[in-house]
Amino acid sequence: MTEKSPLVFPRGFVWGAATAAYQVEGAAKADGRGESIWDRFSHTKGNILNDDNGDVACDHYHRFADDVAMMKDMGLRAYRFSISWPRVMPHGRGSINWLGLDFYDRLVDALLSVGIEPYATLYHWDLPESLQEIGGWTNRDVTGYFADYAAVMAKRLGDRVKNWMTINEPWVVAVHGNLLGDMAPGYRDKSTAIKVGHNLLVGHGRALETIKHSRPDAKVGITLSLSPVEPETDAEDDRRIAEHRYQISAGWFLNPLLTGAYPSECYPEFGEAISVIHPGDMALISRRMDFLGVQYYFRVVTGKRGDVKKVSGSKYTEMGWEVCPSALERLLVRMNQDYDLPPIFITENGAAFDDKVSKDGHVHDPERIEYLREHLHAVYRALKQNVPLKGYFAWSLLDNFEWAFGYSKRFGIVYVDYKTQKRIIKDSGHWYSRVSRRGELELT
Ligand code: GCO
Repeated sequence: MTEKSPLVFPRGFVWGAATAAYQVEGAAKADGRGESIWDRFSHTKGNILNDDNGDVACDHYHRFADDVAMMKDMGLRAYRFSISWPRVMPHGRGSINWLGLDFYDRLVDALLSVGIEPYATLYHWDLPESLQEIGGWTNRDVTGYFADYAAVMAKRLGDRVKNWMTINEPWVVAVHGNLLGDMAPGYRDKSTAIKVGHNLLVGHGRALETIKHSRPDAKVGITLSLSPVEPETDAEDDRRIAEHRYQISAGWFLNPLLTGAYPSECYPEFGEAISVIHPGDMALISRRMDFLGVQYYFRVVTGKRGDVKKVSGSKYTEMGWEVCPSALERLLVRMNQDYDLPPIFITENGAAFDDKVSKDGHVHDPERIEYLREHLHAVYRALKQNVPLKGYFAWSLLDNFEWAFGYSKRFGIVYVDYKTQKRIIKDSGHWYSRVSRRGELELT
């Protein structure tokens, strides 16, 4: 494939940046917001590095107007944010907190007033604690409460918000929250993780139906964290092991959503949890989405010797994640071969590096520029192979609360000084701003 720099992306390709409520909003107790499982988890000593929490974060709740003005100055066309369920419905069901709803009204109006398209995620992990107390996502009733919450949001914002994501990364919620336990609510039980994974998909299906019923012109999808799994060697056993791992991780969610059935490799993992699947669920889960959000950070390399921790010749980010843009291209091309894909957005892609404010007051982050350039190049190459890619959201707009790592990892294209809440657009933010304005990618 001969490519001439700059690479010109299709007209209408969406250029944005993403955040999530618990990671940026702060104002954890302001204006009637209820407690989430992440408030509870982060305030439990030992769960988060440096015992950080999201009480203040980037204070986006109070500073959103300036952040929106900054996005406008950066020439961003779209902003993916998440709505804090407990800010809108403090106990997850029943009463509505109108002040919480007002915040999202004002955020959406501010975005639209400067020509930035809002993309709203309904669930980015911050389940109301009251619902965790009745079993959380292991309790099928919660899928109904989630649909009710979706109805509230579609009614209030659906005249202006046309792009909705139901659940962010169900694999992370199921595995990190309920099997590995390093994320809220912090369980370590395989059967629980499988039930949570399935009910998240049921919740997605119910919310998609609810939103489409309330707002027929809405575009609704889900976002999945996806890592291609590649064999350490070409040996048959390495390839078989890698394929199996891909099916029980990526396929675990891609297949139900896009084909209406779990991969056969998943069933031996289910055990008694299979009872979580009710008649009609798979048809509900696989209701045609308007788009699919792909969130890519790294690949997995594995085989009979287990996972390869350090791939020789590869660079790694502050998270210890391999930088492998070509694997993003391979993932997207394979997905396009395996499924009848809806339009695809890269709804998260980015990296943490050891960013510092230099003496000149700027944040020089050449590694992040290279990371973003290489991954956008991979997106372009996938586009040229007819993958239906429609947009890209850098993770993240702002440095923010990186879950169990607290504030120790900086993913933003904008630096946040947490002591002063000052924002400094990093060199990568200025670079991305040029890409977004022009819709073109310089290869050098
Ligand atoms: C995720 C979440 C984000 C993370 C980001 C970096 O994909 O895990 O959506 O909230 O902060 O991915 O880990």
